[in-house]
Amino acid sequence: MNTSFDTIDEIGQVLKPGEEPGEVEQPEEPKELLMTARDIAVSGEADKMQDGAEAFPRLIDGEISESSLAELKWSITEADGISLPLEVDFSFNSPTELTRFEVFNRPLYTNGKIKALRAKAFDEEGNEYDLGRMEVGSSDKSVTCDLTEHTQMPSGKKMVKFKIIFEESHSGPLMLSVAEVQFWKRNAAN
Ligand SMILES: [Ca+2]
Repeated sequence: MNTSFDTIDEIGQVLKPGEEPGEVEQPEEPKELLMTARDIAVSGEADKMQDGAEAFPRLIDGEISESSLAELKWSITEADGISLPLEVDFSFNSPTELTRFEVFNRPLYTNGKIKALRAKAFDEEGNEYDLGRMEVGSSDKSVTCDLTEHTQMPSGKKMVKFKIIFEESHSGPLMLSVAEVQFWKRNAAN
C-alpha cells in the first residue's frame, strides 16, 4: 500500500515540504466593495437635466461611456434660468461605512467636463459633514475622495446619504456632463 501521499492540512490544501499549515497563501478578501444601483437611489434637480429625471440613474449604472452621461440641458442660455451649481443626492438603502467615492468625467468629448465640486455626507442622526471642495482638471479621468483619511468624517461612522454639488464645469455654468459616480464601502467580511 502506498503511504507516501502529500501532507494534507485541515482545509484540504497540499503542503509543500517544510511548509506548515497556515502558511499557505489564501486568496485575499478585497478591503472595499463597489456599491451598485441596487444599493443607491439618485435624485436631483430633474428640470435642469437633459432627459429629466432619467439622467440621474446614469450616474450609478456602472457604465463610464459617452452613452451613459448625466448632463445639463443642451443649448441653454442665461435666459432659460438653468445653470450650475447642480445638486445631486445619493441615498443609500442601508446605513453604510464608505471608504471613498470617485467622480468620473465624460471619457471622450470635452464639453461640460467637471471643474469643481463639493461633497457633503449625512449620518443616521441627520448630522451633516462638509467634505469640502474638490478641483478636477479637464484632462483628469476622475477625482477621488478618500474617506478613510478624511478628518471631517468620524472614522467608522455609517452614512445614509451623500450630496454632490457640481459647482463649475470647464465649459462655464451652462454645460455639465458627468459619466459616473462610484461609492466604495468597507468590506464587512474583512
Ligand atoms: Ca454612467
